[in-house]
Amino acid sequence: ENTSELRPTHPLALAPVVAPAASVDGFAKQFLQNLNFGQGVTLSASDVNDQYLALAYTVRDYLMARWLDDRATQKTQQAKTVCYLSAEYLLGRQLDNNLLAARLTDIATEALAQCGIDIDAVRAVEIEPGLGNGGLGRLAACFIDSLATMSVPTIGYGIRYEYGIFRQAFADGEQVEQPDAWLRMGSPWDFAHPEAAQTISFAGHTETYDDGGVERTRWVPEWNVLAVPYNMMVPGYHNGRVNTLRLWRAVATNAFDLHTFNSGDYVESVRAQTFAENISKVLYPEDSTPQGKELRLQQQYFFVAASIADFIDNVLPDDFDLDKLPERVIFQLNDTHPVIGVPELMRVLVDEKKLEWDAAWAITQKCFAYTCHTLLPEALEVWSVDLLGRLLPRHLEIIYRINDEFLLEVRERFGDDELLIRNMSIIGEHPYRSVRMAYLATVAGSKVNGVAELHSQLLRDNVLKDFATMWPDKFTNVTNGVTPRRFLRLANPELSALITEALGAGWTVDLERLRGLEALADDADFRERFAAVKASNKRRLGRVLEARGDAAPGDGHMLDVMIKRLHEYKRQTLKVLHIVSTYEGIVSGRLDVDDVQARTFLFGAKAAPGYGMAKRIIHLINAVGEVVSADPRVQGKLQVLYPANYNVTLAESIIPAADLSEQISLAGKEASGTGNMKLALNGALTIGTDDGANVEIRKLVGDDNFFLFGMSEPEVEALWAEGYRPADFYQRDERLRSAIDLIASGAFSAGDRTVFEPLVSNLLYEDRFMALADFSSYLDAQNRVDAAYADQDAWVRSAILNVARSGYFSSDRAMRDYLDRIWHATPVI
Ligand code: F55
Repeated sequence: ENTSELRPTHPLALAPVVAPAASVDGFAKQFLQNLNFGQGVTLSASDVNDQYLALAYTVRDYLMARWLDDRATQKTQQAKTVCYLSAEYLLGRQLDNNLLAARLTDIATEALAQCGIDIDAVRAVEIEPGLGNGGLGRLAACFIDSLATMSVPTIGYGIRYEYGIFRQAFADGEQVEQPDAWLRMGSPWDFAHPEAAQTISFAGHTETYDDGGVERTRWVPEWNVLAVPYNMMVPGYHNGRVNTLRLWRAVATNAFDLHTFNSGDYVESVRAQTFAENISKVLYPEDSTPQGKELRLQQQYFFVAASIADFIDNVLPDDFDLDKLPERVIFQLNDTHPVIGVPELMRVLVDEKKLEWDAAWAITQKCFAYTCHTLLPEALEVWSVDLLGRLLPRHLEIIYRINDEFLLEVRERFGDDELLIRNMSIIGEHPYRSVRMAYLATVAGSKVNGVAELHSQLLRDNVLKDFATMWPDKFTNVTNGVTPRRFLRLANPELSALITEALGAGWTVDLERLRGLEALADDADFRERFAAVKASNKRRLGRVLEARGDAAPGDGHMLDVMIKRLHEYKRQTLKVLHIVSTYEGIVSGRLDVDDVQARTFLFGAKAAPGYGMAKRIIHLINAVGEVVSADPRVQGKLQVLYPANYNVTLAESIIPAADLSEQISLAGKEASGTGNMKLALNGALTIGTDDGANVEIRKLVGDDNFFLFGMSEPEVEALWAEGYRPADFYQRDERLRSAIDLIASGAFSAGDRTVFEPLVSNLLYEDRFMALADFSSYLDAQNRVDAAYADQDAWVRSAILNVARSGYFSSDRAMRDYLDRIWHATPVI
């Protein structure tokens, strides 16, 4: 950042940076320039990937002028900045989003057409950056979109994984994972800033030293890596604002392994550099069950340490008084993955900036806030003291001191209650000494929030109960939201056009305006047009699936979708039991085929590669799909689709086409869900349990427009406490018995009873997520769905009301809640 030392004389160098002309000619000129001089090809010799890259660089050129401008404003205005710390950003494709934000869609389409290029073909080659697992990563992407749209100074910090979430393929119905080499065809949306690299240290030991009469501690690390930032532009929608997503890549330092260099083994030491570069190599594909792996802790510390240093070095002015840090920044912790940032900021303030411990702690506590995304005990991240102490010895000392002082506070408040002390300690003792990252985040954060009302309540009542007693005001709820730009405006252009025609264009940034559609639900003409859009979206999905080599949804079928990570708590098995039961019912004659609504069941889900049971469920879904699709007795009635490699791009085709949204987790297990919001917003009706944000969706759309089933969370607790015996439920409901028996009989495994035996016995004798207990209620609700769908007029009316009443689930609203109640930051216009 030594631009001030430049003494330019050329007039162009003194002028502000201007974007290319926002006209078809201006765009075409810039596009051809990028094609010729960037890609090094003539138009006639270019292939579609060249065209994609040139188009992307052209859009980037337009955004860049605004981005440079906003960086300059940020430097001078010194407003409070939201630093969102997240190990994952599940961005989805960039081209369309950025064209839309910059109002360039029509111009680009026309400019390319004049070059003889169909922009849709170019769109199709973009590989989405899948730098996240699921809901948590996608939430981060929605949040930074909203913050840019609301003109809030924000930096999203994360990791530039070389390999994102694996590509899923099926072999004989079973999941196989393939590497996601998303950077291979070029990466036009980010740009490296090697000059802003940070050196990140690991391992070694600590020592005390005399600093002019003051005893201080310093960390003497053993090895370093370079963190090189890559910027991505995050454009606001139609507001000319461009924020920054700064993702770090690990690069070996030259000084790496000097020892081997000096020993003369040059080739070996160059080879050893790849060790450092492994840190940003691959996204861990485990969602909700963190792997206590050393590389993962390295990733976490790597990106958080680089981000904190970057903010202090490059965003704050040189002479900044660090006591005022909380006025300038809030570090929002997206789950526990960045929580090692707490002792890191303490280390920077105490060891490097030489602040007193108490002053540093007061600052740190104001600079962090923590969002929890789970309730599953196995999902709460812990690090063994042994590992943490080896990799980050100084941080372990700092954590110990934080804990000592915290436990003194507990004793002052509650007396010497040793059980309470043990329960609240940041250090757990069993089964091994470990650091409980959620507790550290709770102690350090100014606020702790859950992601839906029920979830936040359960955090207060169970998972973090003692902390909530100690600090009731620390705990709050912010219900998740989704960006209406990507998930309505872009994904569903026809519905968007219909809404704009009815309500004007303002809804894209003020989603509560969708309320205006309520009145139109009773307008037969509007209902007809709404239904025509849904039908058109189904055909479009059919074309997308066929182009991938998959089958299209059946003609005239209800499209029943379950799209989310594969996990037992989400209960894809319950969905399968419904399908098998319906199939068995028709085939056995128990059900009159004419009473059954024709349906296409569509699944989209990846399983963590090491999660055996989840993989078996995938196998079962595919096996059932194959049998059902091949059986002439249910032809045209039941169809099961499971397109491989569900991702953001595919979601954007599925969601607008869906009729029924399956949100069937065991009550108390799904923190929020966000797919549930996207589907309701696009006019799907929900069949769901009283879990996560389903509770709030139902409250808003109304009971008549939502199919509720299953136990409530307190009922789940009660049944669990009295001793849950799934086999009792199997005995009690004949429909359930027949479905399970059919699976156990080998009907979906070519007569081989062993294939799904582990799955069946798990259901009958364990069923941790109580699928059998909720089965009867689920089937009854599905029968209500069938009956409701038979009255298409009433169904469409309900669908419209779902859209009209989903405005609350905009991530813009979620951002306002965070800004008002947690961040205390404001937009900077
Ligand atoms: C990823 C890595 C680890 Cl180590 C742990 C969890 C995850 C992860 O992806 N979690 C996740 O997606 N959680 C989900 O967060 C959503 C956004 O808040 C919620 O809607 C959803 O209920 C929750 O499961």
